[in-house]
Amino acid sequence: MEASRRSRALKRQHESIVIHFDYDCFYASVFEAETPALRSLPLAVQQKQIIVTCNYEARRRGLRKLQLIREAKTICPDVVIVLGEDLTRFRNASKELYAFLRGFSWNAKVERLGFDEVFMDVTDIVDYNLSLLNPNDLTNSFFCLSKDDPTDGFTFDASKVAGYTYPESSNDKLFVGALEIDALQLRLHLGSHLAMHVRHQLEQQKGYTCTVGISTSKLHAKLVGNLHKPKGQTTLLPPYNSDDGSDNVTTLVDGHEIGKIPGIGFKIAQKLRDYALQKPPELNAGLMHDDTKEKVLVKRVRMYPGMSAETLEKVLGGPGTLRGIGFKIWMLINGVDESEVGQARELPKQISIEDSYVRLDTLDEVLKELRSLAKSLINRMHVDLLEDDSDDDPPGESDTGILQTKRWLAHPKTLRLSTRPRPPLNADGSRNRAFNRISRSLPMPNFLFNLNDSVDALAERLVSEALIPLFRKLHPEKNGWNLSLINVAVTNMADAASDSKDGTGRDISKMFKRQDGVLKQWRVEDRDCPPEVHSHDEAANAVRPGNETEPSPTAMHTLSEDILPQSWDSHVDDDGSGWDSDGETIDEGSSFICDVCEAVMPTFAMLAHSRWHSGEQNP
Ligand code: DCP
Ligand code: MG
Ligand code: MG
Repeated sequence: MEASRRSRALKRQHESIVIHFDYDCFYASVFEAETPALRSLPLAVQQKQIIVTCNYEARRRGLRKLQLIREAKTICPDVVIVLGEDLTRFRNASKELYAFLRGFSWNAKVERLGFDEVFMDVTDIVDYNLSLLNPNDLTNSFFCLSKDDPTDGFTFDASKVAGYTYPESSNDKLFVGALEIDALQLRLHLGSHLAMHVRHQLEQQKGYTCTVGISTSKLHAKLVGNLHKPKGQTTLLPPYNSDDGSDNVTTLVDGHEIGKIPGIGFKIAQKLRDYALQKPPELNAGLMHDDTKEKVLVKRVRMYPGMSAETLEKVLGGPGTLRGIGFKIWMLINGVDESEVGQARELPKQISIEDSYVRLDTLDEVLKELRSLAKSLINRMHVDLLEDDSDDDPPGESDTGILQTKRWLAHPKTLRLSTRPRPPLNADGSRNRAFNRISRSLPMPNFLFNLNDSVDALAERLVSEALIPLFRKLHPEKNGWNLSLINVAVTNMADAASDSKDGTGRDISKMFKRQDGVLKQWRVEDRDCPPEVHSHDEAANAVRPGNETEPSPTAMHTLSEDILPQSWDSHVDDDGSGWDSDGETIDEGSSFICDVCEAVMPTFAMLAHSRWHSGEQNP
């Protein structure tokens, strides 16, 4: 029964063609795009004491992602190190590249995953071009990029895949006519040529290279794309389905460690390992808690005696989990992912800014951080939610430096403050991995939409009139807490068209005209508390002017804000709630502080990081 559901689902999936893009050494590439001279040098991007990424010249010389700075300098003394703690440039580059990629899409099914990955559903473009093919002369085909302009496109050989294939050998096969190629294969050929074109355009026009996967679902495209890094693209060839597990989907998925499957989060992976090994997996020495020595491949779980969706429901289900989780995971380990590529959105559903900290336990420090977060938030609101009132008039600047001719595209209705208190150390010196966020919300203070006041003045008022009261609500005790994270967000976005005073609403055509400039796609995160007004004069009075430019000694600035956690690779997280497709905020409990070197990182980075530490102990 399940096998037939698998094949039905795979057939449905065959109707789509999905491309997955992952920018090569993304943060390093952002610096290289700004300063092209860096391209030929070994370049590493530093956050705190680790290298979060490095370019391929640096990798050629032995540097790796998530390496300690100290070690990197020993291995490659002439490494050029740039600071990457301020994420603004990465966020902006990510949006720019996303808008560029979106420009190729007809159906706007273009979805960001974190800063450096994009999924694109190109089914409509592929099917249109399929209808244009001359089956008798596939080698001399023309790929049409626009339905309105038949000259907009490129010539290509539709009888072949562009780039690498999985499995590799199959690419040698040459086809003489469409009849010998199955329809899915031909559509994949088209997808691969489109991907090649887009990849080259991205490189030529924006200066970024990426690694790409082409298949029929997000899961397949992402997994297969990983095979040829950097600057590579890989197409997953049919057959995708078989009775005996000999198909290419099964082979590809089977070879992955269970925790590496997008959609299988940390907790689920741990439970599956326990189950397949019939004991908790052996842990590596060291202080990290989820680095397993024993890797469990998907195949082992899939082939485990008695394995079925029902079995998995029993193993994984329970209070707090989504019903049907067993079936979802069963489908995933069988290579089925029916999730759609998300539709690009014009406006964000929320704007959220956060920082994580090793230790934040005094009100003075909190005030300083709140001020800096408030300023970033207001700046983001201006960038993302304002548009020029008239396209024709050159925008004028007011005394305060804020553009006077701008107007709000949307008004968030709720302001939310969240913190993540750090649990105390356990008796054995370890620390519980998961710690949760707590939050409180207020109706959005109206003064934040005032464009006549300076950002500094607005931020100061936001802190004293709203954030401090919210903070006191979250942490009524004067001390005794130790925060690992603060997040300030505006949510419940109301379209300005619905509340414009003159009744004319937003100029939709203008929005579309400049849509590339306002492309936004952010994760919806809805864990708001009911709005409640709470004022706390005592705390408000505690606001003192401070030196806002000087970073707090305890701040791990913005390390966590836009980095996806382990669910970066997950489209069903542990509660089965779906792809976590946006880098604007991270999930609760998902960032991790290494007990050895105190580096903050998303949980998915812990394995590599702890491997580094084990290497340090036994060189
Ligand atoms: N990142 C980070 N901290 C981490 C992991 C990643 O700040 N612990 C940032 C830096 C990376 C970006 O996210 O540039 C994308 O992460 P990837 O894992 O895709 O790494 P890169 O794009 O840098 O390299 P690759 O060429 O391997 O994709
Ligand atoms: Mg990536
Ligand atoms: Mg990348």
